[in-house]
Amino acid sequence: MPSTSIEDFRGILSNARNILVVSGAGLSAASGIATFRGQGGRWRKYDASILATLAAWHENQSRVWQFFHYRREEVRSKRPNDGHYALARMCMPKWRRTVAPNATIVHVTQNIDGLCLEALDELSSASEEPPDGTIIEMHGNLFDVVCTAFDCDYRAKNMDYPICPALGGTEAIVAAGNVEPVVRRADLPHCPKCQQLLRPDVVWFGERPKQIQRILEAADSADLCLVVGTSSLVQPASKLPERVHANGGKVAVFNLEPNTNHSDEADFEFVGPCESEIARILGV
Ligand code: BV8
Ligand code: ZN
Repeated sequence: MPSTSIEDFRGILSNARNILVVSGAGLSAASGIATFRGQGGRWRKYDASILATLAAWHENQSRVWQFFHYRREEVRSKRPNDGHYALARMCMPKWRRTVAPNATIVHVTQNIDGLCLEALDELSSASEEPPDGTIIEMHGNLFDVVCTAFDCDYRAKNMDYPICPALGGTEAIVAAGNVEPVVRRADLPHCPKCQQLLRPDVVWFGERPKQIQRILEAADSADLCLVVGTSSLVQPASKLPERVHANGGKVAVFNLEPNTNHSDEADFEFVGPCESEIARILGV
């Protein structure tokens, strides 16, 4: 039975050497971004596990681009919440030293909304000290695009609204529950370098997560894993806490609901909204 003792947890935290954070959609829920499942979650207009796939891309690039355009516009106006800022403070030496003086930290997020990095960028631009923690967007970022041509290296951050004229306004059609219009391939986003089709630089189901070797190394050296706002259903992210536990590390789950998929190996379980619980329980 996982402990709920904040005092015991802080004792583990203060002696930690390498901390791995694994976060999911529950971290961004308080920012107004719908989760995929679980409390407060609602399936998005479309089912990501169907549309966030290579098969969907090859079958219907118009629909996949409209889905990601819709997600871009859903996220564009959203801001980090206190859960993002608490985890960003853990990546800043002056704050982390107060609760985990000897620890390094790697934060692996499954989220593609960019809010973890945005919170850290804000804190670090207001601080003389550079961050010394690492944030890895293992499933990519909604606002990154990459060229589909095998012989072209174009990839970029693209914040344009709309990313191309033909997608502009389709988000309202999708949000209203109508069948989305067909956007001709020629009118979808194209590479400025080679004119081939661009795709969202997001990791689809069946694709290799980003920086997976670095992530596995971080899991293998971690003696404490914080699992924040994830249903822990998607692999390999869901296997990371088990990996830490198998190496003798401690696992602390932060979730709105009890008994997520990690409760059997969790040493600590803190049930509640992460936007308030992370800062309160870590004391950061
Ligand atoms: C890979 C980008 C090989 C796209 C995403 C059969 C069995 C097992 C596995 C597989 C299988 N068949 C295929 C697989 C592998 C597959 C997989 O895991 N499928 C699942 C569906 C079974 N995985 C892959 O394909 C991955 N690639 O395996 O490649 C490989 C591996 C290693 C090395 C080399 C090669 C790629 C998966 C990436 C897919 N892309 N995102 C997009 O977003 O559109 S996944 C996407 O869904 C998210 O990124 C995220 O990962 C996942 C959603 O999960 P969560 O973040 O957990 O969100 P969810 O809504 O589920 O849960 C929210 C939680 O928060 C809930 O628990 C809720 O209670 C809680 N909560 C809510 N509010 C709050 C809160 N908690 C605290 N506070 C709150 N306020
Ligand atoms: Zn190109």
